[in-house]
Amino acid sequence: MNLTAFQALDSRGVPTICAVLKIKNGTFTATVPSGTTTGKNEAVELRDGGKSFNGKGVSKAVQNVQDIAKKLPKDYSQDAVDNFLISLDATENKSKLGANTTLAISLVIAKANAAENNEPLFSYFSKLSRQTAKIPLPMACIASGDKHSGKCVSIQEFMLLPVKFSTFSACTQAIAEIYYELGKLTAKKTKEALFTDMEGGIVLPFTKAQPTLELITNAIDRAGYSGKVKLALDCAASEFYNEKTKIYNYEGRKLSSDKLSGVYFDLMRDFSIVSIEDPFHEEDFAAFAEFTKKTKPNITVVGDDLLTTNSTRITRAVLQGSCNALLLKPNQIGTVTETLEAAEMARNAGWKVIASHRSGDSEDPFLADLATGLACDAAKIGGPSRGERTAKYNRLLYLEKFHKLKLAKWNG
Ligand code: 2PG
Ligand code: MG
Repeated sequence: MNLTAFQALDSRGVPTICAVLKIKNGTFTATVPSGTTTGKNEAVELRDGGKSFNGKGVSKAVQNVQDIAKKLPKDYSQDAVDNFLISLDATENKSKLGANTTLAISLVIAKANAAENNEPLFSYFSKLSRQTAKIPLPMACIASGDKHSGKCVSIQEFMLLPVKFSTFSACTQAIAEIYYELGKLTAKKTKEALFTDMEGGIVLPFTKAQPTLELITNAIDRAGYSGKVKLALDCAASEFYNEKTKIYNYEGRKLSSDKLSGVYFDLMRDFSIVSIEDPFHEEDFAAFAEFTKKTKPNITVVGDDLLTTNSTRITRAVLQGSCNALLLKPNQIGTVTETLEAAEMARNAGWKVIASHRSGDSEDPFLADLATGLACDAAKIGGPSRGERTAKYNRLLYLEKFHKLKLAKWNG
C-alpha cells in the first residue's frame, strides 16, 4: 500500500501528523486534530519529546505510519484496518503506536475507501453507522476563557446553539451576524485590539462568566436572534479542580461540587442556556449524575473529559445516569471504528451525540462529514473565523446545498 505521512502543523503551530495514501483513484490526506485541555483518560498522543518543537514533534508517529503501511491487511475495509491497528497496538490507550498514528491511518483509509466506492465521505460514514445522514446543528464557540484564550474566566467555552432554524445556512448566517455584533460591543468595552481565541471566538475583556454571558446575550438581541439562538457552555471543570484539596477554584472562589452546581443554576436562571459540558471534574461520575437528574429535561449534560469517547467510560456513565450526551472526538480513542462504536452506545442509551473538533485543528474538514454521516445532533466546530473552523462550516454548507441534506433538530 502506498501509504506514508509527514509532519504538518496544526492551528496552534504545533506539529501534527498528516497521512498520505495514493490509490488509483487519487491521493488522499488526513490530518489529526489535537487538544489543549486533554482529558487524562484520552488515548495517548505520541510526541517525540526533546528540544525541537518544545518536545511536540511527531516524527516517531510518522515513522510508525510508514512501518505499519508495509504490514496492513490486504483487505482495506475500515474494520479490518482498524482491528489490525488495535491488535498491533494491544494497549488500553494506544500508548504503543500513539492514537495520532492510528487515527491518521484510519481516517485516510476512510477517505480512500469512500473514493473507491465513488461516494462522498459523509455517505461512507452513514453506511458504516447505518444512520440516515443529516447536517448537525453548529455549536459555535463565540467566546472563551481558561486555556483557550489566556483570560481567567473559569468556563472554557461560551457557545451559540441556533435551535430555531431549518437550514444550516440560516444557522451560519445567525452565528456570523452575532459574531459581528459581539465584535462591535467588545470594541466599546476595551481599548485592546480584538483577539480571536483558539476556536474562532472573540477574547472578551472579562474574568467572569456573568458579564461574558450578558454581552453575548446582548449581541444575540442586537443581531435580532433572541429566542432563536440559545447558549451552550463547556465548563471543562477538570481544569479548575484541585485534586489535592478536592475543591474547585472557580473565578477565584473555592467551591465544593455542590456550591459549583449552585453557580450553574444561577447562570441557567439568568441566561438561555440549554447545554452544559463537563460541569464537574473528569472522575466525578456521581456529581454529574446528580446534576443531570436535577436539570432534566431542560439541560443537555455533555460528557467530554468524563467519557473521552471511550466505551468503558460511556458504559459507566450510562449505568450511573451521569449525563445525556456524548462529545465525540475521534482522536480521544484513535480509530474510526471505535468512534462509531462510542456514538452507537450513546445513541442506544437515548443520549444526544455531539461531534467535536479540537482546539488544535487543521483545514481538514473530515469532522463535517463524520458528524453528518453519523447523524449527530450537533457539532462543535468553533466560531465563524479562522480557516480551520470555517473549513468545517463551508463543508457543511456544501453538503446542505449539493446533497440536499436536512438539518438535525434539537430536542429539549
Ligand atoms: C473541548 C475541546 C474542544 P480541547 O474541551 O471540548 O473545544 O477543547 O481540544 O482543548 O480539549
Ligand atoms: Mg470539552
